[in-house]
Amino acid sequence: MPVVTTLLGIGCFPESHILSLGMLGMHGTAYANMAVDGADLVIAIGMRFDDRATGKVIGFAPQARIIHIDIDPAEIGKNVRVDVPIVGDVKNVLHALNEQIVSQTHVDWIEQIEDWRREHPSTAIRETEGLLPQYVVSKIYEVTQGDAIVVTGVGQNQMWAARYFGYHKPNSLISSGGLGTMGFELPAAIGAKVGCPDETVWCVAGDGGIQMTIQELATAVQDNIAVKIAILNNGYLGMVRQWQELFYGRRYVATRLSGPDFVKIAEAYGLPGIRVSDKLQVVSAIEKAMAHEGPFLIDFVVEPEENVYPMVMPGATLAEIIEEPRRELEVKVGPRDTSNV
Ligand SMILES: Cc1ncc(C[n+]2csc(CCOP(=O)(O)OP(=O)(O)O)c2C)c(N)n1
Repeated sequence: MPVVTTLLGIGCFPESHILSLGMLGMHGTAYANMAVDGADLVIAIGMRFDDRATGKVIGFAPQARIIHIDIDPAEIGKNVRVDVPIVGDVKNVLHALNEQIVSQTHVDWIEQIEDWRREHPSTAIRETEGLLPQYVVSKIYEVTQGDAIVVTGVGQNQMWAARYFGYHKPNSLISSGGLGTMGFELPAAIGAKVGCPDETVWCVAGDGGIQMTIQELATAVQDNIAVKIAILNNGYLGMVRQWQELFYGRRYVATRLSGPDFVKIAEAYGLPGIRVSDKLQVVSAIEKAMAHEGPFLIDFVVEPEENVYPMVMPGATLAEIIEEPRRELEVKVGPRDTSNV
């Protein structure tokens, strides 16, 4: 069975697996949304059917019977009609379910999904002169080989971090999810590094959110907590600007950020900081940050008006996907493990 994850479920199933379709929802992959829209059965495990995941609730998985497994009975039927509710610890429930199930193959369905994946390569990155934020995240993935904990802010940076890093370990993406807590990224990254000192921790931040708790750089320096900070600096409250562009006729109000000089801010707090605006310097900057023993900040000056695509507009169903309008995409599909199809 193909597997899609919500934002907070990322990492529970390795994204290199052939049956992984990545994240669903408003900024999920097109093929994950198409698969949910066309499925005849959805087994929803511990998800809460948040509107960012479901799109228009009455249009969610219209052809599917839904089995909902959750430990909290209050979650059952809260947002979406459920055909088979199962209340329990997922570990026990899945063991019990597996004993009842006869192994089957669904070759046509998997081929259909692979066609969607080829036709709508939602993890592709355009070839550009300028520096794209997606490119930065994909390079953090390449340099770390996915062995890192990524902690995000809220907004475009959060969606790019969710989509362009190949997660393969549980709890390797830490994000405030539906709480939408700008300012979460730096303190939560510090917490992740304290909790998992042997892991590499990358804080992927927007230039807006990082400023809400930037004073925590002092904590990282004072206690030598080696978080690596990548600011995707687009000079805007990017996700709000994206909505102003797409839904409010480009009337940009209160979204432009002149911002401080983040390299000087880093220096003032006593940690090294560098600015990168050239694609060719991205990998060496990431390597430099990782080679440094303590906290390290990189101010990535990215394309200011880059948008997150695909997008399901608020109130639309998962079938109504707006894709990247500019077409010259460099097709890049992550490493796939086909041994367990
Ligand atoms: C404390 C707080 N204020 C406002 C918002 C609404 N909001 C959601 S995304 C966003 C823009 C975030 O901008 P930035 O941190 O620069 O990230 P980007 O979207 O540019 O990656 C805002 C203002 C929020 N989620 N939390």
